[in-house]
This record gives sequence, C-alpha cells and structure tokens, in this order.
Amino acid sequence: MLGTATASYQVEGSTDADGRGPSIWDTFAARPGAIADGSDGSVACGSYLHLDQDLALLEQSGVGLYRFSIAWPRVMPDGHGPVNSAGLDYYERLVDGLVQRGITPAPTLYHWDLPQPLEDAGGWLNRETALRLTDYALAVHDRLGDRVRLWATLNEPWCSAFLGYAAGVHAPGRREGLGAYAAAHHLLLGHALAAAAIREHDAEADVGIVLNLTVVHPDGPGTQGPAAFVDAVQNRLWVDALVDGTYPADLLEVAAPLRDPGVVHPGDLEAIRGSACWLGVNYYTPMRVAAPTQTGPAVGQDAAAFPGAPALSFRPRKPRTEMGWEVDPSGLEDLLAGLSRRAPSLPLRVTENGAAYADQARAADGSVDDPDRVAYLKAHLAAVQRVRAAGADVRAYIAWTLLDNFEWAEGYTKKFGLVEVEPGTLRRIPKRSFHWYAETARAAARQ
Ligand code: IFM
Repeated sequence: MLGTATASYQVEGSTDADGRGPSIWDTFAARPGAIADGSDGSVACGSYLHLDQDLALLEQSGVGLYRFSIAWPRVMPDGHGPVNSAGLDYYERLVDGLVQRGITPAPTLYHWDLPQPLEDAGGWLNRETALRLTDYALAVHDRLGDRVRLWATLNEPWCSAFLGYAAGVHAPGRREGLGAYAAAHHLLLGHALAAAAIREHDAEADVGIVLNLTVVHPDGPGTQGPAAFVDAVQNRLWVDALVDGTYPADLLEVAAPLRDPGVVHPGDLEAIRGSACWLGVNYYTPMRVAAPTQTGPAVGQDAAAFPGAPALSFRPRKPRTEMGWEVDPSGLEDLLAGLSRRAPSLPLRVTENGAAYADQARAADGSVDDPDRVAYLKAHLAAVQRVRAAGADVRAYIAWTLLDNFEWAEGYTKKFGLVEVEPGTLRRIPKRSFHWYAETARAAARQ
C-alpha cells in the first residue's frame, strides 16, 4: 500500500478559524530568530480552505492511503474541557472525501501542535498532559471512529521531547537538559493511555505510534560509546519501552528522570508495553557519530538533542539532501530488518520517507522536474521491497510529503513536496515526482 502524508500545522493555515486555539508552534514561530525565514503556519498551504483541491490531488496521486494529522487546538482549544465541534468538521469532510475516493484515512492524533494552555501548565514535562491526550483522542474517535480504523497516536515523540525540551530548536523552545527525559516518558505514557482508551471503545481500532528511528554508526576511533548513547536516545528508549516495558540500562545510568518514581509511576511501563498494535517508522538518513566538532550539526542532528551524551558530533557522508542529511537507502533496509527481528509480531509501516531538494526551475510547459527526489524515493522503495521479500511485515510505504509546506524551524526554505505550492496564490503544481509516484502507486495497487 503506497501513501502520502502531511501534518496539520505544516499545511492547514487558518490558525484562527472556527474556534481554533493557539498552539505551541504559533507561539514559538513568533519568537524572533526561531524560524529560518521568519515565517509561521498561519497560511501554510491553505489546506483548511482548499480541501477540495487537496482531495482532487490525492485522487490523481493514485495513493491507497493518506496520512494526515489532527490539530488538537482545533478540537479542544484549551487542551481540555469542551469539544469544539466546528474544529472537527474539517476532518470529517476530509475523512469522508478520502473514503469516497477509496483512500484509507490514517490520522495521527498529535503531530507537535500542542494547545498553548497545556504548555503554560508545564507541557510534556507535566504528567497531566499525558492524561489530557486521552480526552482529546476520545473526542476525535467519537466523531470519526466509525470511518477510521488505522490510527497513530504520536508522531516522532523524540522530536517533541528532545528538539522541544532539550535542544530548544522546536516548540516550545525549552532547554531543560536531562529534564527532557521526563517529557519522553510522559509522551510514551500519553500514547499508551490514549491507545488503550480508543481500543476500549472500539475493538476494531488499529492503533499504533510513529517513531523516527534510524541506524547509528560509530565513525572513527573512540566513537563506539557515543554512538551507543545516541542509539539509546533515538531508538532503544522508545522501542524497548513499547516492546519490553523497560528503559535501556545504559540510558538509565544517565537519564535520572527515567529512574525517578515521581516521574515513572508504578504500572506506567506495564501500560506502555504492548500498547502499539503497529509501528510507524519515519526514516530519512542514517546517523554517523564522530568525535566532537568535526563538522557542524546537520538539521536535527544536534548533540544538545541527546542530553547527557558524551561529547560527540555528527558526520553525514555524501550525497546529502538540502537538509544536510545523508542519503542511504540501505539504512532503511537495515532498520526495518532489525525491527522485524526485534519484534517479529509487530507490523511495520514506513510512515514517512522523502527528501528536500532545491526547487528545480519550472519548464516552459509549467512542469517541475525533480529527478533527485524521484531517485531518492525509488531507491528507498526498492529497499522496502527487498526487506519485504526477505520476510519483514512492512505493510505500507508513505512518502513525505504531498505538498511543499512549513518545514518547522526551516520555515518554507526546505521543500519535500511531490507538489509545489506557489507562494501567494497557493496554486498546486505537481512535480515530476508526483507523476512518477502516481504510476508507481497504481502499479502497486494492481499487484
Ligand atoms: O516535516 C517533517 C515532519 O513533520 C516530521 N518528520 C520529518 C519531516 C521532515 O523534516
């Protein structure tokens, strides 16, 4: 099953419409210097206003599945309390439009746009936020649960915890050092409680979580230990908790909040163990851990995002995308093969994979040629096919992303889309990668 994905704050715009409350990304983007081009998501791709255009594009794209996220501040503007029914209407129209076109809706409940009032009460450092996620999840399920089967609770909780509360380069832009491990635990707990609550109401619901996992390589003498630490924070913290109900022993030595009974209450890890019916894997690049200061950080590969780590730096090899991320499809193959050995009965979906490349000039006929993106997607899709042929249970491949959109701290400067969105007019211009992906998706559906 091939699909494509977006996320609410990155595409919707209309951040004041129909009773939506403020989110941490509205607040963070307003902070001078936080976003590379000084932009925000208030207009984005205008998907909130142009739903019909997006649905038409999705139909044209041939995909069998569309992964989108729901904005918590539209549904519960205060983060808790009364449901804003008008905020759910958009998602209901989206889901109905997908179902009518034979496209499976795959919503993610939380893709980083936390209601600001919850952040004001401590955000993910506060255990209460995990409990509020369940109320919100049930409100969404109540409206859409008769048409949606495949759910993801969180997108990339590593980013929420460590880019948001350690490196401070994502909302809410806090630098809490080791404190960020409490955020990581509360995110996992929130996922587990929300997933259990949905399942209690709906035995058919297939509820998973989406992680940004990768392969981590030591690069040079003395980097074995730092690489193992990076692997613990990026991968094992999440996978061990979800599969075994434990946190990695080597991480526990450093990450004090994870061994603090005031943070990790009795029963929490038991609730987290087995709480995902499927695992979403977002993969873009491998990580090569080098000695300190050999290179500046590539985006998202900042030592500050690994609190308590020994001194280290990252050294991505070439070729690289516009994000500075090394291109290595074999990393995806190794990652999926490793996960499938680690948890053989846990179905996997590649929930994001894609590449930012500089815009290619528009041809005379108005088309956009993006051969690098086609090559990237083709090579990674081939890696998925190899690992499936070897027996891994990988059920979907979802390209990131349908539209050029608000790329978080990078603003609109980095373009991952299969479709260009013309600034100002918001006109959608499918790139060559869109047409290639459509053919590929249709061929996959025929098999
Ligand atoms: O744009 C993001 C997305 O929101 C989460 N995963 C990584 C993508 C590219 O950085």
